[in-house]
Amino acid sequence: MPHTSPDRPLHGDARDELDYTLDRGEVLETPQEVLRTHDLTPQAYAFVRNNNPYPPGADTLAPVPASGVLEIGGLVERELALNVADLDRLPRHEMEAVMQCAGNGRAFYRDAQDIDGHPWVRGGVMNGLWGGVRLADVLGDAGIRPEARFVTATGADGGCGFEKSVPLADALERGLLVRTLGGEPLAGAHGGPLRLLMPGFFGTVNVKWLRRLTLTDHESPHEAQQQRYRVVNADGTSRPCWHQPIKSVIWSPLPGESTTGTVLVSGVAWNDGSAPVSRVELSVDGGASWQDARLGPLRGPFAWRRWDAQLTLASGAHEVMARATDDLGRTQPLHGDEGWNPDGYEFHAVDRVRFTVGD
Ligand SMILES: Nc1nc2c(c(=O)[nH]1)N[C@H]1C(S)=C(S)[C@@H](COP(=O)(O)O)O[C@H]1N2
Ligand SMILES: [Mo]
Repeated sequence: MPHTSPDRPLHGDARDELDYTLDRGEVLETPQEVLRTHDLTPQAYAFVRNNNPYPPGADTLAPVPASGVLEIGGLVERELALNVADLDRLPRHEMEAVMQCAGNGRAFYRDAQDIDGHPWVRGGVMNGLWGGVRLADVLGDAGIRPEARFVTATGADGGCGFEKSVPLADALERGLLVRTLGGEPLAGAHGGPLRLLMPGFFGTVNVKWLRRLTLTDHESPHEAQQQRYRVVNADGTSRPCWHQPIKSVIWSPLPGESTTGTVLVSGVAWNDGSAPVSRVELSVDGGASWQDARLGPLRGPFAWRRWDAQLTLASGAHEVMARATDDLGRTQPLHGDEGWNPDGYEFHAVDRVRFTVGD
C-alpha cells in the first residue's frame, strides 16, 4: 500500500490511496481496502469532502497553527470573540465517533446515474477519535437566550461559503469544538484549526474552518442548509440530513474478489448513537434466510462496531447481504429504493457484495 506523508499538500501525488475526483470542490473517497485496516481511521486516510475552494493555507494534511477567532453571537446574552488558542485552556473531552457523508452509498441507488452528485460507494465514512471542547461549555459563557432553537455554524470557506444549522438541544448535549483527531492537531484539510462535530449526525453539519456560531430561532437561509443536504418528506416539505439511520457495510470480501473454501465476511455497523447496534445478520440466499454475525466490542455510542462471520460456501458465484439492527429494533431496508430521494442522500439499505468461491 502506498504511504501518505502527512506533511505534503493534498494536490499532486500525496494521496495515492484515495480515489480522487473533482466536482464542485474536492471529493477524496477512502477505498475500503484502506478503511478496513483501522478501527480508528488515521487523518491521512480519512475521506475529504469540500463544497468550495480551501481557505488560504488549509490545503494540507499537516496540522495547522491554533490561529484565528471564533465569534459567538445571535440569541446570546453576550457576544463573544474567542481566540482558538484560548479554547485549549478549557476542559478537554475526547470521543470516538463515525463521520459519514450524507451522500455515502449514493451509487447503490438504482437510479444513481440520474443523480447530480458524487457517486460515493462505501468510502465516505470514517471512525475518528475527536478531541476538543464541549460546545455547551463555550455557549454557557455566552449565555443562551430562551428563544434560541438552533445553532448555526459558519465556515471560512472560499466561494459561496458554507453554513449549517443543528438543533440547539442536540448541540448542547453532544456538540464538540474539535481541535484534535486521533490525538494529533486537526489537519487543515479536515477543518483545522477548528471544526464542529455533532456525533451521530451526518458529516455535512460538522462545519470545518469554523469561524462563527450564531444562535437563532430558525435554520440558516444559506443554500447549504435550505437547498442541499435535505430529504423530501411525504407531505412535500423537506427535512435536513441530520441523524444517521442504522447502516452496515461489508468490507470483506471485496466486490468481485475470488476466495477459496471458508470465507471470512466482515465489516462494521453504526447508527445515530441513541441505542447500541445489537445484531448483524448475513444472508447468502437473497434474503430467504439469515444467520447472526459475531459482534465486536462496543466502542462507544457513536463509534462503529465491527462484525464478522466464517461462511463455508460451495464453489461458484455468491452474493452476501448484511443487515444491522439496534436495541430500539431499528433495522435496514432490504432495498435502497425504499429510501429514494432525488439527491441520493442517506443510503442505508442492506449492503450486498458479489464474489466468487473458487474450486
Ligand atoms: N466549512 C465546510 N465544512 C464542511 C464542508 C464544507 O464544504 N465546508 N463539507 C461538509 C461535508 S458535506 C462533509 S461530509 C464533511 C467532510 O469532512 P472531511 O472533509 O474532514 O472528511 O465536512 C462537512 N463540513
Ligand atoms: Mo458530505
